[in-house]
Amino acid sequence: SPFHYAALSIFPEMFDGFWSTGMVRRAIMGGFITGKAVDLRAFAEGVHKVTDDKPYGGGCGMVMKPEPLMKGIAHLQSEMPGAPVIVMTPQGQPFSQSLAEDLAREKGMIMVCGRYEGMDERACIKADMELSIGDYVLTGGELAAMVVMDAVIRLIPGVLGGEDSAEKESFSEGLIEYAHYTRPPVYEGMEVPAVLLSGNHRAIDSWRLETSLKRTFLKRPDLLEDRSFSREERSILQK
Ligand code: 6GU
Repeated sequence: SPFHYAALSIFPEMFDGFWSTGMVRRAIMGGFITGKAVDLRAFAEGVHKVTDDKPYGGGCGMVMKPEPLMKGIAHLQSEMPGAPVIVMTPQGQPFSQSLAEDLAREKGMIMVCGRYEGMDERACIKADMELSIGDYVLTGGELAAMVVMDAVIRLIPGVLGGEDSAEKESFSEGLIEYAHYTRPPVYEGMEVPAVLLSGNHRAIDSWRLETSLKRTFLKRPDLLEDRSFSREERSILQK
């Protein structure tokens, strides 16, 4: 049975392009996943369907009311039993590839998207996890929820096509990707490295690991700080 992804948001239309494009669209059409965005306003009371209110204690901005969030989460939990509730907030745990790998093993995810200055603290207790996508502030959790779902969905078995293409990625190995080339063999005087045209797959693998290590050292030395090296990597670094 498919994995189920749902987002709870006051702007569900933000997800339209996400569900209907590229690999996510293919995952839905192939029956690997289902995806939907649910309007938080549907769980609000009164003619105006208000989802926010002034903060107790004063201050600027608005706070998301707890009742619509609680009702919306309960509704989605009844539809998707066992799916973790993930609250998107800049105060959350930093998202990473290893968290994406963990989340791809769940039955699905209920993504709760905050807006304004944040959510009433009493609605956050429903969260199994609070996630942030980095140390900067977005106007809402929607884009962050799409980032997390995108990273998770592409790891679902069957979605990427080649079963192992997601496992063999550099990031899960703690390095950035090797350099890529395609035709033409010479572009504006710049040649494709000869080893890639050699047909020697051992030499190609070794060259790729070398460029991956070099690029990580030059562009993201922080990734190497508390990482140990395999025998193969050490033999390349000795050269
Ligand atoms: Cl999850 N939400 C918002 N509003 N801003 C963010 C974020 C989330 N992650 C990074 N910045």
